[in-house]
Amino acid sequence: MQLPNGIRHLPGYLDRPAQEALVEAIRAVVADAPLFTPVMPGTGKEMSVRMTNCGSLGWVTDRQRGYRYQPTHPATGRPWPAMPQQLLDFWRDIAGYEKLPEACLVNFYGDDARMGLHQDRDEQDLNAPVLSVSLGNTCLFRVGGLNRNDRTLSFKLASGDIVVLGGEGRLCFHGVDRIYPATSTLLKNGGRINLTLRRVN
Ligand SMILES: O=C(O)CCC(=O)C(=O)O
Ligand SMILES: [Mn+2]
Repeated sequence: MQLPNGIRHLPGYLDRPAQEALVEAIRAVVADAPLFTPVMPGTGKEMSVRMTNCGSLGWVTDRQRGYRYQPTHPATGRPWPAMPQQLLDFWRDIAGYEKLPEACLVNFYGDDARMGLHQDRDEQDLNAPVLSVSLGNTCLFRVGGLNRNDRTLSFKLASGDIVVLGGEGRLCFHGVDRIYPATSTLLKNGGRINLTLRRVN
């Protein structure tokens, strides 16, 4: 399978102990910054994932103000919790980009959740790659080109895998078509967690 230029799939980058440690760190993040249900700008339609963030900035969306980054949680008004050190370490080892990520979006997918084809383009700094970590149940990930109608290809992301969208692939369309239930024992109640690290400014 030939991925578009700039897109890398690193299968099994995190071993099981590293995955377990990361889940613990994310549980602490969620305890401080509860998951919320994002809605589409304009329509107010709820997305099927639930999300929260850690780092100095978090990605949020609502009906009135749309997609954006902000330093505080939309419900609690508190600053986002700090980014766990493991994530900064992965960034240093993989991203090849001096500046550290400001935002880590935490997406929680129940076994019925999905994410439609989209580009990550709410960041000022498009030279930095986007780095995404998968934990829990396997998903079917789809990646296309720079135009929505470009041909796409699909592959599975398992717990511990990392995907990098960088260089020419930074703005490629991508999405999650489905979650495969009961494909991992990492999360006691099933589902999948995705952590997306981004440099914003
Ligand atoms: O869940 C994933 O693997 C992708 C998440 C994503 O593309 C995003 O949050 O922008
Ligand atoms: Mn994305």
